[in-house]
Amino acid sequence: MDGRDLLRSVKMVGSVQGMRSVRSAWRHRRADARELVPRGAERARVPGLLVSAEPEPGGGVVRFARSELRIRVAVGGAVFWSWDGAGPLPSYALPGAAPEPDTRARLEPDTNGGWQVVAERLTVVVSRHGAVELRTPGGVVLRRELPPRWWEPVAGGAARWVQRSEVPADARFFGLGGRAGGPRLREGTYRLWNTDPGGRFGPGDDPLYLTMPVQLVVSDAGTHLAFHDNSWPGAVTLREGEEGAGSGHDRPGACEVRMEGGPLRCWVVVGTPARVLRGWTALTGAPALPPSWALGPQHARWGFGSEQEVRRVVAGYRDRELPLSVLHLDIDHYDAHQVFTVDRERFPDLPGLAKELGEAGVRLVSIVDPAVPASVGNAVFDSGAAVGARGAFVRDAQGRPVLGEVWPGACVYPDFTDPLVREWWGSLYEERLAQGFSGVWHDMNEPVSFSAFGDPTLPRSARHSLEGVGGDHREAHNVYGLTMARAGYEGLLRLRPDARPFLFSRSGWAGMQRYGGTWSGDVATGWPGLRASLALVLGLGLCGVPYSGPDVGGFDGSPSPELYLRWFQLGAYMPLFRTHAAIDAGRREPWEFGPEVLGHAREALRERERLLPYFVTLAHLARLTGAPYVRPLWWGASGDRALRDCEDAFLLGDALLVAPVLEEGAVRRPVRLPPGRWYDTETGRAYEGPGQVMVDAPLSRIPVLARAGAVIPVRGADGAPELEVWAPRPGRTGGGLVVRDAGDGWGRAEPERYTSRLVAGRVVVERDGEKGAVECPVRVRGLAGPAQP
Ligand code: NBV
Repeated sequence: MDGRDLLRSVKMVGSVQGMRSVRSAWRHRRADARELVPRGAERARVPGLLVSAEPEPGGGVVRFARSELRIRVAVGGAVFWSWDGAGPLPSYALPGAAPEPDTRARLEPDTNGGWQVVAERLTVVVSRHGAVELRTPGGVVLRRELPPRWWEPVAGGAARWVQRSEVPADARFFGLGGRAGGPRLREGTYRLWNTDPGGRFGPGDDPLYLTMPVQLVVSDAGTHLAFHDNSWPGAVTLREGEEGAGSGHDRPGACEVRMEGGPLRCWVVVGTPARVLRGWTALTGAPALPPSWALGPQHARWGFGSEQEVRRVVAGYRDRELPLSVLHLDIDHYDAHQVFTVDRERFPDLPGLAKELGEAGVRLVSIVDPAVPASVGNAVFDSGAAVGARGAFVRDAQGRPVLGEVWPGACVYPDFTDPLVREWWGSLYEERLAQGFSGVWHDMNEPVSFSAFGDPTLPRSARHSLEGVGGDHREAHNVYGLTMARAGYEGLLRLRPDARPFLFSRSGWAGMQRYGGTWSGDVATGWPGLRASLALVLGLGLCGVPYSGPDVGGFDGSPSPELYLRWFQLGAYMPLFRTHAAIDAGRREPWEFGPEVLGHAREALRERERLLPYFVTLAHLARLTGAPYVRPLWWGASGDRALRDCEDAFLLGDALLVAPVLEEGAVRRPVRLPPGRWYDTETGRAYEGPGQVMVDAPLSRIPVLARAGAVIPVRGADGAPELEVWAPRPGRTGGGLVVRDAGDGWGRAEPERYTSRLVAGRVVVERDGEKGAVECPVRVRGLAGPAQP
């Protein structure tokens, strides 16, 4: 028991739940001690010397004295390599089949006694000792994997392994799922084990709810994404390189991936950031398209307490003319915290409430926790017990259901790695739809079991189906949230095939974008928490999960009016824009912070509403191309090192640069600009990038700059569609894509491409392929800016 454990157990003893979580922790510890075979003596192994090689479609197999390496270039350019014969399947990250091999890529001998596979965008060079180099077509090394090392228990069991690699000295690391300390991942060890940090977290807390072995590496030589497809517990240790200032003595960046078991296999995608995300999405699946109402402002709270309270909050928005699209109900609306139930005393007529709110344009979203009370008579428990031959719940090695502790007391956990269980669970969402909910919010699915000490999750020895292959919780833990999301998404789709499911989930893994988005989790109220909010959204986007956002205002405590407002202003430009807080935290309604904050928050809400067509476009583009809505400033200019290091601003699509205020008291802030002309959207003033400028950031707004030439779909004053066009630089053209849709459903939505030009001092906008005037009104901006020639 370490110090943190001790503190946790002291805090818990004294309450009934505390005592139960002490007992539960002991139970889990005993189960693991009984069932997990100690590793005992181990044998270390490295590949040894190269023996032979054999071509296969898209690459081939290179044999070494003690292992073999498979390399396969896939159609679309992603490269797969693996050791010890591992194939790309089965994989929780891939949606189904693995991509076909690109038969143009061939294995051939190189001049150093090794072998190489030459593909269109990448050459993979294998040394005689088993080092693997990824080189650009020009021969520049993007990544060098050193020969791996395995440790096999002499008595049998999973081999653990380590793979070290080097990247260029100027490289920066991003990704690894949701990391509060990002977006740029500094030197340190990042664990791969989805974890509820317990109450609240700040930038120093790691790991969090949603980890994934996906790293995005950006260097002068190019950008690449490396995905170690393995869900076992592991850790990634990173060290940024150092350049020898022209002395030729660069120290490369280093990365070490360690896994406690499972296959050593990796996918690599190279190219510009946009190409990399496109390739990653092609591999792991397109992001789910949220219904457009999920792109509007949302409000949540743990502890609304009653229908009257919900009505009061919604009326508060309406009476103050604050737009509101969604209201979320947390676990307090359940009957005794039991999933798929309703407390009928406090919420006597949920369907009626949902209808009434729906008429006012507000939808209800329900929290869904995976843990089911372990009590006969609970309808979910009883129906789960009847699933398949063994029931739906995770069992121990003796075949008994594993018990954990959550809100309702002793609970069992559905095994979402079993297809039958997913189907059963998905069908339970019918009850949520019947209650009038329009979407779901998955929580506690790391999964959490309250624990006075040790890991607050299931015992590692717990058994899972893992699609019929069988395995223990070490392998299933990190994909628990992902497979729950799959169950929920597919269930909603079966129940309402015409509606786009709206689902977001606290935990997840590579590929979760197929089923929905995520949110920050319990981000601590404070300025560091505000910064962590942005880090999380940016980092997740670079791992292929484009839809997320923070608890605006922070989860715990009470933000100062200024902090609340700055969070609100940032949140208004995040895909998921939602205020939320804990049951014992202060209020988060915009009118609770005084008239000045209310006025500025109203402006932020209205701007969000005005930009809704742009958010709809970004959602479609994320689906079509994998490009996240919220992108780092280096997205289109990854060779610019200053941009690579800039973590306090972001691009919203191609058109806007948002520079939130992340520091207390700041009313001006430096803004780093990518190349090109940028207009301050408030003042119209033009700035030339690349470079850094000081921009006003009074309490009333955060700086938002528009790229010269941008064409942005917005809602006009009358609510009708309008195009906002920012004057291109003389001699340059600009443009933008617009995707319109019906708001929900599956109708085809084709991107419309617009081009903007300056002709004799006037801005001309044309839709590509269409002659004549653009159909909707066009509002030109930026022509009167002071820097205008
Ligand atoms: O369901 C209650 C909370 C929820 O409000 C929050 O958003 C989740 O991240 N939930 C965690 C469980 C309680 C955590 C202390």
